[in-house]
Amino acid sequence: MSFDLGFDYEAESEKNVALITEDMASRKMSLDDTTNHTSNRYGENLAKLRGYRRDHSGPDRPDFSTIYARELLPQGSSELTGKFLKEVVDQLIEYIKQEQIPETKVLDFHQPHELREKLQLDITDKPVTLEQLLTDCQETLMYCVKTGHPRFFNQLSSGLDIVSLAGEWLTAAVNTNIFTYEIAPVFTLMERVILKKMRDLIGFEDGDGIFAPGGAISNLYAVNAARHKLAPDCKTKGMQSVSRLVMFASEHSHYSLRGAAAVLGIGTDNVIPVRCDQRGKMMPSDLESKVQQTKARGDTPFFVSATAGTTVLGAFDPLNAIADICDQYNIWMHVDAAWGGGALLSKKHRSLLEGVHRADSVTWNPHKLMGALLQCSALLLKHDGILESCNELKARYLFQQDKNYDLSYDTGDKAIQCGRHVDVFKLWLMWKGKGSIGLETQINLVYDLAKYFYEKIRDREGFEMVLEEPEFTNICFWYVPPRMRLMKDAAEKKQRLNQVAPIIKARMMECGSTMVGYQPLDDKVNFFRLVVSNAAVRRSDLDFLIQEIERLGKDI
Ligand code: ABU
Repeated sequence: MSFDLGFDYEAESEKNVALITEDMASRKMSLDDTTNHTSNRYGENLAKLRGYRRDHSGPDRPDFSTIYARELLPQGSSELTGKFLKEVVDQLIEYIKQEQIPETKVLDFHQPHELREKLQLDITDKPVTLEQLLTDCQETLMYCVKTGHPRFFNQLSSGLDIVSLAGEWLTAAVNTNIFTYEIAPVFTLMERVILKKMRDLIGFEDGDGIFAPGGAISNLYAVNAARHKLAPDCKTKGMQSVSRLVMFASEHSHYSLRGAAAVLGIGTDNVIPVRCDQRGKMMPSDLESKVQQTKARGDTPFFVSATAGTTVLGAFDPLNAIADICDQYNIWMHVDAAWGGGALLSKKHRSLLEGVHRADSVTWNPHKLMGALLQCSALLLKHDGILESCNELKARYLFQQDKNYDLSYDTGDKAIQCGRHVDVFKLWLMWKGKGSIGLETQINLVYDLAKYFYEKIRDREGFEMVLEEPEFTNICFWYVPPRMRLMKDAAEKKQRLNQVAPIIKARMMECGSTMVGYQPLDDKVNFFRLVVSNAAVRRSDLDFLIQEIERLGKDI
């Protein structure tokens, strides 16, 4: 079934905003009532979090209301430091425990102006006490969205892996920078191990890689490396030194490819969108004809980005067919597997990425399907040496050539940043703790959960699938409220349906009971996109989501 857009989506969005505002004003009381009635644990849990420190005050607890940060290490007492940090950690442990209870609110939503009033955001000239800082931590936690909650389905990255969290805490405590071996020796070795492991899973025999702050930057690295391979003079002389360079990515590819083109001076007009089939997969025939047209114009096709797991539909492009075209026309093939890369760990699902070994570069975000903590994104390359040649600037104050160790362990000059956060440890620790077998089980589990959800709604009254038989853990669907089901006027139905997901989402956020994303796509009006990537999700949470959509949407 397809609900064609066929109208001005921007104008319709404005109307939707007005509708939602009106809806929220008129329903505020009834939503609060329903929430309290259906699950008064929401309120109880929040109250518990609010009162948490009072419950735990004891004779050994220092009076933090008379103590200031200067009394902690390095100038102050190590005993107080330990007690202060323990208080913070206790708050975090309580938050994590609450987050895992399905009936806990996923969020306590407030409009920005209301939230500003609730928090003490201003920084003053005079210091505040540690008691105030503990209150600030607690209030911050109260209004954070619980992305590890089993009913949070809003983003591709969700869940909270406890071992990965421990890794991030350790990383934060060590507080180093991974640009040189001399200040990050252990993490540098771990990066080598993990990047090699990821390359092995892809099927690269050799190569290189780097952790980057998110998939968009990993994609940027790939475009830059591809351009450098073709036209190394660009690095020093700029884009005047080459003919017009052209990139290709499917209509459903991530917008960061256009961002990379803008940043690198290639220009967003030179990113040619390749058509997708009904399932959101790039059409190789369209790619080839657009490559040929580009060459016929005298321009230079140099980069194709295939996607393994598109953001909305979760589609996997046909990598072998795309690789054939890249081979034929001598074009760098990149695979944006930010979302789908984790499937390589599953014997059952890795065939989705058949042909990935033929790519020149792959973006893979372990903070998505694998469940490592944010941020954890890697760019893997088949070619060794290109990252360095492309990005190195030889800053001698940092990358001295006369150090007392093998300089190939200084990875900082491969990066476009100077300072680089240590993203590897939380992944290394989690991977070691679960083993590849444990990760495989987890990935198969979220697949099975997504399938369960699909099968529950496929034939359920009021639910319409955007994509039948989805191949990944994105499940895209419309909810059609009862009074729209018999509407005859297709145009009116389309316009009304476009309002449904935003209204239900707004109501969900007001209730705080669950979160799921929505968007329009191509000719399709707003639809929900459920993503399962959180190992905490149970079938009962998916049942709850279905009931909640029906409860919140039945009167629209
Ligand atoms: N590509 C960033 C992830 C977006 C999302 O969670 O839907």
